[in-house]
Amino acid sequence: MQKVKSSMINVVKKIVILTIVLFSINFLTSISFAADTTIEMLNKQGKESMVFSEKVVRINVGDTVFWKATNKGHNVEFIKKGVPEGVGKFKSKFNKDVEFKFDIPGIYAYWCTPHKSMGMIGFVIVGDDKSNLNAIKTIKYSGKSRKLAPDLINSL
Ligand SMILES: [Cu+2]
Repeated sequence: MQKVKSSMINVVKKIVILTIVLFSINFLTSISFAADTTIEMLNKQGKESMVFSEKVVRINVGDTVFWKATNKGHNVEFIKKGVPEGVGKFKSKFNKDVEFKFDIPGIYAYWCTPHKSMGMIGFVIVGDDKSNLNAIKTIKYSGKSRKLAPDLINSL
């Protein structure tokens, strides 16, 4: 009888350990899904000049985007009325790596201040929320960005 009892206890122990292991795996996997995104600020990428390495990125609420100043002379500036309500001004310094943590869902449109008419524009979609798409469509782009923007906005 004593033997049966102790083997039962062993089975329960194994189940408890297995459950803990499975939960840990689940937890670690969910962390790796929240991977943060890095975008490079470049003078050249393929045939394009003055460009963010990724023009459209999709992230979860609370994720951080890092913009790396791989080449000099660039920055990141959120476009007025191109961000969800409640988001403040954001304009980074030239030649500096910069990061932003996106806590408010929606579409964020940004450009590099000196190259905003040369096609150096980008979009971040946070939490798959496109509720401010109409506002994004009213942004006035100029030069090369004006040609690029409609296709990018349609791809959001
Ligand atoms: Cu630039």
